[in-house]
Amino acid sequence: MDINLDNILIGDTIYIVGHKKPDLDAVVSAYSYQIYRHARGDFNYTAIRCDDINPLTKWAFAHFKLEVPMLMRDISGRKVVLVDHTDPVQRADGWEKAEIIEVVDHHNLKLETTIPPKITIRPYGSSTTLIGQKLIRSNVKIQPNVAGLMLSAILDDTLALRSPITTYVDRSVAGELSAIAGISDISSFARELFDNKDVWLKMKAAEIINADFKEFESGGVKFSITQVETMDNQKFGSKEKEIISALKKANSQNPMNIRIVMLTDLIRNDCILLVDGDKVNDLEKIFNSKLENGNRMYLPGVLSRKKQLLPPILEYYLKESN
Ligand SMILES: [Mn+2]
Repeated sequence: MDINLDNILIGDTIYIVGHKKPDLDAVVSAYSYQIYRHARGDFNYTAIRCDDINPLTKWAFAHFKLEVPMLMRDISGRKVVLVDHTDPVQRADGWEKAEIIEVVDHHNLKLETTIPPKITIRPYGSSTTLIGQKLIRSNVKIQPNVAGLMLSAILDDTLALRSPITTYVDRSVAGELSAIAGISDISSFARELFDNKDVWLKMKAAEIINADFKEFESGGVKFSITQVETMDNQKFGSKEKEIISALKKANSQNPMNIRIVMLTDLIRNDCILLVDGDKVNDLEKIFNSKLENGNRMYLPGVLSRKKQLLPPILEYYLKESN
């Protein structure tokens, strides 16, 4: 009989994976959770990513001279820890045949399992905050460049600690990480970070609508929200029309009741919604605001997809279906 000594000594490899279409937090929370596990002697934990990374993620890992976790698109047959998500629509390909043994997240739980997983969810602004807190509490030594990378993920998810999802813990973990990283001026670092996000105007509309795309369902209504974070959403101008045609095209190929592109403005604290679908008129009731040309809505004070845009839509259709 063949005995695999590796498996006896360290156990099966467990893959730590963030969601599809990963943002910085999805990749960095996997990366930093591996550090946490290794610090505890669990060397069989390996951070991966299941999809291509965005420009900001590429920039942040390069800036801090760290290596992006390896790409594994299909997780079937693997034991996995889900970080920064649980929703099936966001999971890596092959999740139906994977074993979810643990969850580390800051979103609503959407999980059906046959075995009881270990679940750690905190209502913080980012998953990286949660892992940063674990590292700090366990007195794990965090390298300055890793601290800088983690700070970047927290700043990105919390829109530089300004989003309403930001908690006291986000501020305190971000403060500790910035001290370790030697980044004394968080706001000027955040500006540098967000400059690397403002790549939208150079992108094609079809790429924009797919970049930070998330799909949802409530009361039988299918909708999607793509978030586009900008330093100035008024700059889009003629690009808005291109985005709307891209949404129409996407809807003709894969019909959805509402497709939303949310152009958030990190400076002005507002957003422009560009929409398409057979139920877009409901948005007028949901947000008590008018659609211009049937496809554009301006919402002052709305920055967060998770906390401000998504809940009213989910609630509206849940009530409708009851
Ligand atoms: Mn996150």
